[in-house]
Amino acid sequence: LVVEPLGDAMDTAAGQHWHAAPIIGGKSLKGEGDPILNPADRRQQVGRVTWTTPEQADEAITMASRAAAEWSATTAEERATCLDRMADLMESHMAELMALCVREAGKGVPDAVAEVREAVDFCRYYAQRARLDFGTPMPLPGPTGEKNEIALHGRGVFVCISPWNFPLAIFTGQVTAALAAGNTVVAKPAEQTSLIGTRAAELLLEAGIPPEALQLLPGGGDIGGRLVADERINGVAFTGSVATARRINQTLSQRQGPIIPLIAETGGQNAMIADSTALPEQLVRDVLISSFQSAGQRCSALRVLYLQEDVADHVLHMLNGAMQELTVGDPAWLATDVGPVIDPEARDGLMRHVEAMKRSARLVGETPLGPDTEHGTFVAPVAFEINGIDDLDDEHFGPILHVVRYKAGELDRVVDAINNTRYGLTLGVHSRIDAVAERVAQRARVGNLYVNRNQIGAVVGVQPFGGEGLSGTGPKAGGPRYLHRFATERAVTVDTTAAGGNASLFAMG
Ligand code: UN1
Repeated sequence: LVVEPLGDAMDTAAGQHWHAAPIIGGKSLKGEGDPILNPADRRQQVGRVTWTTPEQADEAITMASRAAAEWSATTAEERATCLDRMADLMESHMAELMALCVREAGKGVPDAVAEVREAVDFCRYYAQRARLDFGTPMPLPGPTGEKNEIALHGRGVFVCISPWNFPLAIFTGQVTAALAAGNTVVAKPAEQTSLIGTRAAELLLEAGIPPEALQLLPGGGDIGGRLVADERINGVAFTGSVATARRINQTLSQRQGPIIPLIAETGGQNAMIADSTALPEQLVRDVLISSFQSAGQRCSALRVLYLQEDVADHVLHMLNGAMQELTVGDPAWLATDVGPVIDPEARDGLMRHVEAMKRSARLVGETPLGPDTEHGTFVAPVAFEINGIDDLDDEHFGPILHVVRYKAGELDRVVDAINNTRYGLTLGVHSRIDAVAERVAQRARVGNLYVNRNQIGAVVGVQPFGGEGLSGTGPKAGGPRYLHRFATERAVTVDTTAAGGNASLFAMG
């Protein structure tokens, strides 16, 4: 039985003629635009996109700078109310947003549900954090006759550059964090998912964000580079590749203007360590989810599985069997486990790695491609055995798993090898011995450690997400201190003796 649960939503949505375009001062600047293709079948057009011109990018920054003072003077409660309304709006547009995630980003149905939920959670969580931390200044102790307090304020204009792999959740997370902290925002969604970014921006405006406070600019690296180089911006939030984060850093360092923060969340070379006490059935299930869900296109995804050698053959045999059962195909079907990768460039890069691995490494298992995949950008899940994590040149952002055998007694060496990649995002441990997980937690330099479970799908407010080293700057998204990095702290000291002290002296006299 195959079910296309989004059939109606797809039809309705198609009738809406999705069109991504710059939104400047609340005005949508639609031109004829270019077609956007469905990654599962590139003969299908999902919508169109009108790209931002350099002049429009300048105009957007002008507008956001002019609005900065007024928006930062709003109360945290007013801003939080807009975020709560955005959460409600996304819930009431759930089917359309899911359809967009499936059609434009190639997300499977369960991933599309999770995507909208995560975006909703970001709004509600940051609304709550804004009320708690930005509502009233925090009083500080001081000598008698002096009043001291510290308060958080917006920095000005924030540029938010978001990725295609969480096109709604991370876009919404960055933008609402910046807005909640009192900044105006110029947002550039990934060019592959301009429709979703545009739809999210439209909903934010509908939720009550003033049109001057949020500018939406569909575009590529040229527009992103232009925004980051502009002297008038006061901060950058970026999620994407290490290479782009470095370029942004370089551009920021060359500006003559103020020194401003870069909040970067980048990639990972994420490992899992499974010792001989791991429960094989659970381990195999968690490896499948961590490596192949979302076609491996999560920065949290598992790339290198370290298996203790005495159980390796057994586990790999089971893993291969399970991989044969995965269904690769159209993500709109509920029966599909693995959808396409985002675009031909991504597929070609991954296939080059797969070909190189087939020449140099042992094949552990490969999922057969399903029928009707020839017109999409599909990569079949595949696993190879390699000698160590340092065999890999870089992060391969797709459904490719690498397996390494290790011997009992080598745990510290394994953790050191993982640390040596200088990435530090997620790490999984499967062991029934508490001391093993504790030892790894002590030694590993990672942002998110998962014990005896899969290592993806961090939940907002529950598993604050983000790494260290090459994986990003922190603070953790969906964590209690995320908004602080979007803000400045102002300490205010008032000498109360002149008025208060004198008055009381006179009263006594
Ligand atoms: C990313 O892939 O950019 O834990 C972030 C997860 C997600 C975050 C992934 N919540 O898989």
